[in-house]
Amino acid sequence: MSWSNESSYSQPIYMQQEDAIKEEELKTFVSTLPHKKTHFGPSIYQYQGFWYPLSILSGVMNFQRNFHSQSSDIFTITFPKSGTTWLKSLLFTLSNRRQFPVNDANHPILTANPHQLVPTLEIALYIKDQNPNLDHLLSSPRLLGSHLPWTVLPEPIKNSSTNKIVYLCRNPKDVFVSLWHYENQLVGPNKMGLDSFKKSFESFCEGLNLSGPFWDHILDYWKESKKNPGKIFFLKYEDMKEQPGLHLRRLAEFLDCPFSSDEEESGLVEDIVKLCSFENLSNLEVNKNGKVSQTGMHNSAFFRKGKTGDWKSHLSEEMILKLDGICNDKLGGFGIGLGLGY
Ligand code: PAP
Repeated sequence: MSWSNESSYSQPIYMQQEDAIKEEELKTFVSTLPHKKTHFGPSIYQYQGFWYPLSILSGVMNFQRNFHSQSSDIFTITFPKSGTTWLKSLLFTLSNRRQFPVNDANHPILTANPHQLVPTLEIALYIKDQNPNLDHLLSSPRLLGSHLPWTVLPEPIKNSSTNKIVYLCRNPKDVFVSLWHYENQLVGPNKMGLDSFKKSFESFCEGLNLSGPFWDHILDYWKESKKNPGKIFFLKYEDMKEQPGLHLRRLAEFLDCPFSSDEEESGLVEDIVKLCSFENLSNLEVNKNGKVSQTGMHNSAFFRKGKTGDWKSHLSEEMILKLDGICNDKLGGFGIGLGLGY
């Protein structure tokens, strides 16, 4: 893995369109898929019920076809903008705490963005390479990330009785607001157009986002976590914000690395929470000025406010009613409880 802050891409992966797919077989296949133009430029394609920018689709298919899991693999899975960066930092620090002591001045989290330490497989590795070498990962057991929906996930992961998945979700109104700000970063300051917020909102409500629709993504993992709680840990950003220590301890139990009484007494739980806090991560040099080498995104784009409820200062009454209505229709009755009023 390259640790440099230099990107090998002239523009972020999401924005690349031309020649995004090189293989002829894939090109022909992709041309048969339903697709739509996004309001900010690149088209997105519907594959197995979910939407992807063309530039990422080959990564999705390569990952799906070629990935071999190891029995101890741990996956962080999220719908984009649900707190992925935070989850990756927490799990990396938690599961590697013997190899990398938390208070070490050379802890990897201090000099590498969490997306470098825990790559999002279909985006960071499988786009460039049909069979990427994963030996370079610092984390042991392997810690790997994905935004893929359950149905699209490679079969070896779904079928494994030992792989573990931590799924983090977030209130969809905050997800949307975070996504819109991220789109602005992708396209460039002030280039989105005056009505972009409204257009972006309409797309979100139609499910037209990377790995969308949002509601199907969440619901499938919710159901799977109920069927197999030893394999899938379903976590909410809002709960994590409210009681980070409690949920970190639950995560440690789930990953079979519970905190010992010595660790508890030394304040390790609080130290991990602090190391991975928004305030700490967003102020690190690597996250202020670096780039994710595999995707070309500025690390700073993954740190905006890190709060719950920012939607209140962005969404109109009409938008709130619309999005809550959709989520209520799709998710109500399942007991997920994302602060949607049910
Ligand atoms: P990704 O799915 O594209 O990797 P992701 O990390 O989920 O992105 O989204 C970034 C969001 O997580 C931002 O939310 P905001 O726009 O509402 O502010 C970002 O601020 C938030 N975030 C990043 N790091 C942390 C953290 N350590 N604690 C809490 N929130 C965080």
